[in-house]
Amino acid sequence: MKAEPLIVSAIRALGVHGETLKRGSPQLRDEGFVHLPSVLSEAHLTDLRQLCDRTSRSIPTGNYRIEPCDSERRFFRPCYTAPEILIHVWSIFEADFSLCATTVRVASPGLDGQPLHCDWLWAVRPPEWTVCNTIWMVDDFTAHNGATRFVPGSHRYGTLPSPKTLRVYPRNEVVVQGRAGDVIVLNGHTWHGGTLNQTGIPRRAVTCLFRRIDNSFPRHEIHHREGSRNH
Ligand SMILES: O=C(O)CCC(=O)C(=O)O
Repeated sequence: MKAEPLIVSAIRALGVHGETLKRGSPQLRDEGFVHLPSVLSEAHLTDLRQLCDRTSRSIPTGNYRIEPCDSERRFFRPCYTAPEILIHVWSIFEADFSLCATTVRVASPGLDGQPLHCDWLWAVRPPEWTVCNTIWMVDDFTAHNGATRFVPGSHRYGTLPSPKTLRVYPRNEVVVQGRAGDVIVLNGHTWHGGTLNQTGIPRRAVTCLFRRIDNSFPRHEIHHREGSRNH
């Protein structure tokens, strides 16, 4: 009999059983992202707000990676152990996966939008998905403060957005607005990017990136990819 993937045992240990484990999201499968409301508690939000403020005092713009050895990493725990999230991540990979990176991302007032990008260095052939990201709203995401945009279905294009798409706004792109405590789970191969923050107040978010672990990538490739996440 085939052994159960380790991650399935871990999700069961968090209290998820039976059919619930099989529950994915048709939107995540077809469009490459899904918005889940009210996943974080107020107490966790308070912790994450303080974390974002501490880190953005030293690194004022963009992404700040929290390394696994960093004591701040513990503030992400509710994000990467939420059964509801792990079920969605599982539904993308249907294989073992691990937490790959935790990041604070503050879109400071006036900070330019990100280019459309995927969260992996190269394009993959569907459905050989390699990464899944989760973007946690630490503040409300609005039409004006830098909410994230997505190109629905682009995870199936099998290509990366070209650098020429930096200032391109595809007609079908969707800007996801939501409330603090919500999360967006995305197939990491979906074209997406933070938008310009036109307000006078920082828009805070944290991300947890998961990676399928049955892909054999040389470590230096992974470091290279991680080093490039500074926009
Ligand atoms: O901050 C955002 O809205 C998006 C962040 C993002 O796309 C990323 O870090 O890859």
